[in-house]
Amino acid sequence: MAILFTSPGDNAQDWRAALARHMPGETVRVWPDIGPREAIEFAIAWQPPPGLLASLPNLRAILSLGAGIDHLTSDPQLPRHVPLIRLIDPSLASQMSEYVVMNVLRHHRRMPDYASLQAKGRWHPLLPAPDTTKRRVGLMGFGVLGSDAAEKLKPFGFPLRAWTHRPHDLGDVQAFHGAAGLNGFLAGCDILVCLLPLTDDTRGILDARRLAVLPRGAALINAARGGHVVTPDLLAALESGQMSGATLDVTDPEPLPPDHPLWRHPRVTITPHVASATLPETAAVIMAESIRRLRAGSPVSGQVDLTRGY
Ligand code: NDP
Ligand code: OXD
Repeated sequence: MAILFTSPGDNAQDWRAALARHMPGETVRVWPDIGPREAIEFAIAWQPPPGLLASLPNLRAILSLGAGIDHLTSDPQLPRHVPLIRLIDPSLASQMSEYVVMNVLRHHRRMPDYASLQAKGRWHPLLPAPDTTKRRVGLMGFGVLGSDAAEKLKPFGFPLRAWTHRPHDLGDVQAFHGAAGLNGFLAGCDILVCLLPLTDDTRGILDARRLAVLPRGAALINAARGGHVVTPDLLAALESGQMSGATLDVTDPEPLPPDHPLWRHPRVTITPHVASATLPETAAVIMAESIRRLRAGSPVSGQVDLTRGY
């Protein structure tokens, strides 16, 4: 039996070496050189070719190379009876929190405004001085990544709020949930951070109607998926002054075409889906443990509930 590795953007040799260190004795096949399809027992995958997973008759589980699984559920032929495990890796959470803290502080301290003042050679303090206790930060999605980011934002003193699917008691983070809680949540987000999974319920969630509920001049940090934001609506909100700025790690489509208006918008900062990247060395340890537990019939952390969509 063998483990299949398939990802268009990752270095297969690095992965092969990391998997060999943590799963010695396993046969690892790298797409497209997969050998006999009936020998594939587990698939470690990011954006696999559509139909590939369905063509593996003895597949016991699919392990996502990332925290998200939309790159797998977008395949209409995904074998939905096969357990799907998303990656829960402390390294993903700490990288994401660095990105969130860095960009929350950047918007809070008006760094995009100072960059444009610098470009004009203008020495001009923007007053009043920023006060974290008056800047409300909202986390849309408070799972593994959102909750870690909140812990790392707490020492700065921002009033924090979160929006989730189900009700939760979040202590000193003000909690909102479900469709009924969305507008109340958005109305108090001076800086909105999107860390939702992309599902049928969340696709296009940040549209003109929702952006209009934010306090005037709010900033958006989207590190989840480009499909959460309706881009023409975001551009209109930036033009009207409803939004003061946006930092986008993810776009729709990806890669963003060179002539796309987001690239050159003065109030938009783009990074190319790098907020948090899967590292072979940390992820291979977690995947080896998941495979060991799957073989033993033990529960595995990160098992996706496909009826819920995340
Ligand atoms: P989790 O599954 O741990 O958390 C998801 C959160 O979203 C939960 O709080 C959940 O609510 C909430 N949620 C889901 N659906 C809804 C809904 N319909 N309405 C309201 N809240 C909802 O995911 P992670 O934190 O691990 O990851 C989040 C996403 O971040 C990934 O799916 C991926 O898209 C993105 N990501 C981006 C990366 C990048 O580099 N840009 C890197 C890694 C991930 P509840 O708590 O009630 O279940
Ligand atoms: C992920 C990602 O889902 O990198 O892990 O986007």
